[in-house]
Amino acid sequence: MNGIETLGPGLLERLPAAVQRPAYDRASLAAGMAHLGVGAFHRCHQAEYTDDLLSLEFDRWGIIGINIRPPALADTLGRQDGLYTRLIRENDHVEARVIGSIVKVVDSQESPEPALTVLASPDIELVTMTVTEKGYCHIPSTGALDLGHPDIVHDLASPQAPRSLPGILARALDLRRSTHGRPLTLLSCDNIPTNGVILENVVRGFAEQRGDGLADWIAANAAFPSAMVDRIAPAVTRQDMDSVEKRYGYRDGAVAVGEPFRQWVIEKKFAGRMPRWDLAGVTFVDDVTPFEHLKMRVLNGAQTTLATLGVLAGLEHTFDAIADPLLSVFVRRMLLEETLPTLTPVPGMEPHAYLEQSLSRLRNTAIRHRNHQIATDGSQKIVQRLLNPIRDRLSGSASIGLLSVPVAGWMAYLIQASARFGKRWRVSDPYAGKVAAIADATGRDPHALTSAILAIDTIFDPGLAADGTFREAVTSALDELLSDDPMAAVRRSLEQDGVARLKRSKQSAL
Ligand code: CS2
Repeated sequence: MNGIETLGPGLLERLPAAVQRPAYDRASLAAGMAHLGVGAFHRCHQAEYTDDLLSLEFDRWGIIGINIRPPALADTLGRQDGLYTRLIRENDHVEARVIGSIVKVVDSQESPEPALTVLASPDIELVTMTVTEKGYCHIPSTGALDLGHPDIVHDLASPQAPRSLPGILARALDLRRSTHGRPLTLLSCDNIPTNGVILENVVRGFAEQRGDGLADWIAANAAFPSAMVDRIAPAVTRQDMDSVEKRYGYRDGAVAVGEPFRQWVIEKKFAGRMPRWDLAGVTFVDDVTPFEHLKMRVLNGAQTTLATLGVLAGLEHTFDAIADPLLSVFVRRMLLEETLPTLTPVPGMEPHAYLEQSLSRLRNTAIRHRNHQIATDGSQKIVQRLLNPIRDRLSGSASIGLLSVPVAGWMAYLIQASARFGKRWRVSDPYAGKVAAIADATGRDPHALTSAILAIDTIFDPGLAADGTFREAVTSALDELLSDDPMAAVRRSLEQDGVARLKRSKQSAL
């Protein structure tokens, strides 16, 4: 030991002046909500909003943080009594604050019991979650519960020992029904479209399979609002933790790093009391859909595009990809010309300004978001980020030449991780095995590759997969992305699209 103290309640009064601390009496904070999936995003977003709220209006809204998947929380946050340093970084600027809203952490990776005890408690009125897109066990193209998912098959056979999110939530609701009967709001904070609807689909869908009246009880006693969440908060690195020690003189094993921008829009649909997060800048609305489309198609669409094309171009982070002159022109034109026209008006937000703001957020060099991190689980992301806007464009016979390139980018990213293509990098995606098997069987023929991948109907709905314009655009982009000059696909799509626009403007001038 080098005598450096670890963050904990005893250090709160002695923090350096540059580090903000909770402005409320943390010792008297009671838990009223639980959160599943205590990762970097939760610590930078919901826990910070809650910390803001508690300093404005103190109420029993402490958070119990639960992980049902690795990493374990006990040795980091647990050891620090839930306290951690949240760093906001923008280029050379750093702002540090210790967040106090997480009052307890629970590890439930080995068995569901610790999680169920919290979730079934009458003191818990709200359960929020960030479990990543694939945690919902839904079919991306339809939003329905995937009854063939191995964890769902397991949980339906042993509903009292669940391991999936739908199985755990259904079991917790069942325990609530049979003990105190108090209602519960379940709030998804993941980037899946209509996340409240999907959460309700998978939880009620699971309960319906059991057929013992639980689904009806859930319909009457639980609410599943949708929400749009936003703050870029990449996986935390050892350097981030070391930087706290170096700058502020204490050790923190649970540091979280985010950008200055944050946003949270929540559908007004609750089963009981809700935290007054509106006091801390949250917007409660009747319909989240326009906000969600704007965020997922523009900000997340740009991230996925820069991530997959960035890896193919040999670039490491988002800020490296957007500093590339070709990718920077491409992503702006794709969003401006093809994505923005698919959006419905968003109250209080101007799409062009939002687009420029999003691109400037991605240029923040202090947010070291790795392209491989964003490309992870791409199969769960492309529907809402790329395929839905493509479908909207096609229904109006509008061009999709640019949006098709990152779709082919996702394919090329997985294809090149296959043995047949030399395992160029390691990938993590539930569909990686399937795409690798296709690549191994098909080889380099772009038509055969595209046809086989578009036939995966849990990602590509059959109507879209059959569309000739889409197939052609994806096939030619994929052909080039797999070549020695992958960026030829990007250059050509910009040129072709330019020619098409020129033709259209000449026609309209006649
Ligand atoms: C990212 C998101 O990893 C990813 O898929 O695109 O986590 C993104 O940073 C957040 O949605 C920003 O709010």
